[in-house]
Amino acid sequence: MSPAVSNILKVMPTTRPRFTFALLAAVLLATVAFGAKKSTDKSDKEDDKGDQVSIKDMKFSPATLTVKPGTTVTWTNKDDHDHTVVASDETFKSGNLSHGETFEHKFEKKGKFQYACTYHPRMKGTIVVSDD
Ligand SMILES: [Cu+2]
Repeated sequence: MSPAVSNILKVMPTTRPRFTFALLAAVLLATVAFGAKKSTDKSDKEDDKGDQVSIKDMKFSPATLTVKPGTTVTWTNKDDHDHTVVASDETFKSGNLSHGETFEHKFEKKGKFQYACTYHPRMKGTIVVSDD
């Protein structure tokens, strides 16, 4: 270590390195938080809400979900009632979903896929598979 640098270190009050460390830690945390936020904004496939449909209060939410081809959509029953997820053309069919259960379907082809709950025919949803 050069004499100039060790002189500076001697001159610095003892609390200084701790403060510097705290500041560095804060900057690092902010960077990590910002970085994480940015990556979720950019990611289409890993996004935790983009390909998710909640079933709650006798409704599919969102009722219409638009995804890109190749996306796996996950339905989660957050309701106290049992429900199903069944496509109008029966290309996908969940079977009974009780509270907390999930159903997944991968949408390869573009198009508009309507589905409903077999127990509650008024519960309807649509998955739009599109490149836009
Ligand atoms: Cu239902």
